[in-house]
This record gives sequence, structure tokens and C-alpha cells, in this order.
Amino acid sequence: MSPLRCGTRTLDLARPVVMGVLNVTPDSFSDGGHFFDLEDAVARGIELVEEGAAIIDIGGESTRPGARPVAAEEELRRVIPVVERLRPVTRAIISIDTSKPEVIRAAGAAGADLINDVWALREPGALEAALASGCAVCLMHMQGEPRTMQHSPHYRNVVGEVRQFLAARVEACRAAGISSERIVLDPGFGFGKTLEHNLALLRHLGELTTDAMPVLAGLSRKSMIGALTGRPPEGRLQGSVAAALIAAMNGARILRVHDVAATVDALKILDAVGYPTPR
Ligand code: 8Y7
Repeated sequence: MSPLRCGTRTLDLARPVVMGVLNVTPDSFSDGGHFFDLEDAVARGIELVEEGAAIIDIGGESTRPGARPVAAEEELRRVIPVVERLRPVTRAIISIDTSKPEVIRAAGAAGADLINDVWALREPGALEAALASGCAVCLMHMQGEPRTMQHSPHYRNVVGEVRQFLAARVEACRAAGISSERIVLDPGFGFGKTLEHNLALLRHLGELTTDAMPVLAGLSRKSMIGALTGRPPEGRLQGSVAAALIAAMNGARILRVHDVAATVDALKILDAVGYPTPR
């Protein structure tokens, strides 16, 4: 697997790496808005890196099921100061979880390296903003929109349809001038998917890309882990680590998680044993 080009940096993906979640929303379910304060957010970002995260994913708009959109000004106010504060103090990849062209541009200017867009740059102007930022991009599949996506997800062939969607978004990126060495693909676990859809995607993760583009898997604390273990979000660490490890064994190169240290440990075991399917 070749490295990912992120702005002026490169991210080595010879081994799977961890992306730590840094929520800067007042309503984020896993942190209860605790890290919304700027100082707290910066401290938590540094902590994620100390725990072994290669990437910090800063999100100012909640995209959990049922969530409502946030105005661009509010999102900028939440995330840009965090980027500005973290940039000089870490060499980790700084990722911004956003869909808005204004936020993409401002984040790029503030030194972010990766745009993590659950809308896969479908917002008008987002492709152009991402290109201009020089950042890498994570293209995620979602059926529907966050407010209603879990009402009645439906597919004839979930793996095929997700793969087709991602291939089309890669084409849109390439046509806009974003090269494939800057692209990450993501099936979007939980984004318009039933438990069965999520499990099928996890089983067949290796089929999502025929090219050399890395796959990101975000399973941490999600409702599928809750459905399988019967636990609330704060009790889903073990299930989440297991799911991340399975994703890595099935070819994922970036694991988006809340519990960085535990996931990093699990990946060390996998690395020592070796990969059943070399890729
Ligand atoms: C994902 C994500 C979320 C994911 C990517 C949550 C922002 C919901 N999930 N981004 N974001 N992939 N790329 O439960 O699966 O963390 S938010």
C-alpha cells in the first residue's frame, strides 16, 4: 500500500493506523460535549496522539443518526481554532470532518491535511475546495441523509452498490483534479445501513477497492456494536476493538476510533502475527 499524500505530508500506510475522534460538538454522544471548550479540545487532541493516533479527526457537526445540520459560521467557530492550536504542536495528520466548502478552505489554510467528508464531496463547491486545499480526502458512502438515514435502509446488493458509489465519487475527484494518491475510501458503517448491511460490508471490506486506494473503517461505539453486545455507547470498547481488528484483517488501513490506546494495542498483536491476506 503506497503512502497517502496529505497536503505537504505523507502518511505511511504500510501498516494500519488509527484515526482518533475529536468531537467539538456540544451534543456528541460519546463525549457529551465535554471537549467543546477550546483548551479541553486541544488537550484531548494531544492526548490522542500520545495514545498512538496517526490522525486526529476534528468534527464540528454531528453526523450521528437524527442529527440536524449546523451553520457554516458555527462549524468554523468550533473547528478552526482547534486546528490552529494543534498544528504547531503535532506532526500527526490533522483531519477535518466536514462537508462544507467554506470549512474545507479554512481548514486547509489553517494547516489541516485531510478532509473527512461523510457526503463524499457532493456539496456544491466541495470538490473545488478540496482540490485547492491540497488535502487528502476521505470519500464515505451514505444512503440518504443523517436526519432520516436509519428509517429504512434498502439495497439489492449492499457491497456492490457501495463499491459503485465510491467508484463514481473517485471519478468525480479525478475529473476535478484530485489524484488517487490523495483518496481514501470508506463504506460508511451505520450511515443508512441495517446491522446485516454493516456486517456484509465488514465481511467484504477487501472488495471495496480494486485500486491502491486505502480503506477507512469507522465502527467505534456504533449502534451495530450495541446491537451485537447489548451495551450502551460507554460500554462498547471491547466490541469496538474487536470490530476494528476484523476490519484491519480484512484490509482496512485507517481505523477511526474513540479508544485509541486500546485499538493501537490490538493492532500490535495483529502486526506481530502477520496478515492472513497480504495486500
Ligand atoms: C464516520 C465518520 C462518523 C465513519 C468516516 C460516529 C464523521 C458517527 N462516522 N467519518 N464520521 N467514517 N470517514 O459514530 O464511519 O462516529 S460520525
